[in-house]
Amino acid sequence: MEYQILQHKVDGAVATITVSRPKAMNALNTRFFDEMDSLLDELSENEGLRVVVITGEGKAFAAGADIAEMSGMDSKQGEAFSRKGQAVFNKIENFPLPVIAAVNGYALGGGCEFAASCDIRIASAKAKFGQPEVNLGLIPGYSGSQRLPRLIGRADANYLLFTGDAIDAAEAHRMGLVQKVVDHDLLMEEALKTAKTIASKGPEAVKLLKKTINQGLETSFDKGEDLEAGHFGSLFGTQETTEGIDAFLNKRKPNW
Ligand code: DAK
Repeated sequence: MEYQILQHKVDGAVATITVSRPKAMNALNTRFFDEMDSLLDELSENEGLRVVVITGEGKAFAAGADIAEMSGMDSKQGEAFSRKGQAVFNKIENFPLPVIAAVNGYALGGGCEFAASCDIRIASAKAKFGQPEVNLGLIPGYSGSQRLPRLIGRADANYLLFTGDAIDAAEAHRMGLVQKVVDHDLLMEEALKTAKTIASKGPEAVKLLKKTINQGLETSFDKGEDLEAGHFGSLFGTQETTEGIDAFLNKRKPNW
């Protein structure tokens, strides 16, 4: 696919995707979702890749669903627009590798849902988060009413969803929505540092861990434990785990 909105580069084990529609505050339109869908498929075929970082160009990570595109929709089209976004953000959440959102600015509405679908959020001190759909007489359409309460707890999610207030990065950090806040100029450095840390770990273990966390959260604690034990056991005897344990016992770095 030819990409007009997404730019990406692969540097060793880390891919960086930049949403680049700054004149419209990176508002999420149908084209964005088609491109993201296709790019994720493309990146999933790159066997050398370990981590994906997503950021935005300009003042926004993404200022929400494209309000201009939504303006003429009827109920059926609205539902289809919502389903498309949900599917792509689910694809990010279930992408086989960890995905880090490097939130450079506004992450509002669909933009906040986009960041929430990533595994980790690192924010610029200039970032702002919010779910302002109610200001438009709407509710979130990309799983925000479902993912946000599961991610940060119902009370803080209710606050964001019902008030439509935008909060700064420090407050988002307090809520657990953001894992780290850094000076704006250091955002990509910090996100890439985190990506490289993850990339240096056992690659199959990291992939299996993401699957175990995600699948476990969808089931009961007991079933999640069964899942963990099965996945834990499946690593024994593999080349990677054998190498990791041998490296520890011989006081050397593992060569994955
Ligand atoms: N959509 C389309 N264009 C947008 C946009 C958006 N979400 N946000 C900004 N823009 C455009 C502006 O219209 C403006 O375009 P021009 O006038 O230059 O042509 C340009 O980006 C620059 O924006 P501003 O001039 O407003 O820039 P400021 O720095 O003054 O303000 C801002 C930045 C991010 C605070 C402000 O633009 C803003 O408040 N934007 C809207 C934020 C917002 O309300 N986001 C939530 C969108 S609703 C559903 C599916 C999805 C959803 C819900 C339901 N179903 C299908 C049921 C999700 C909904 C949302 O995400």
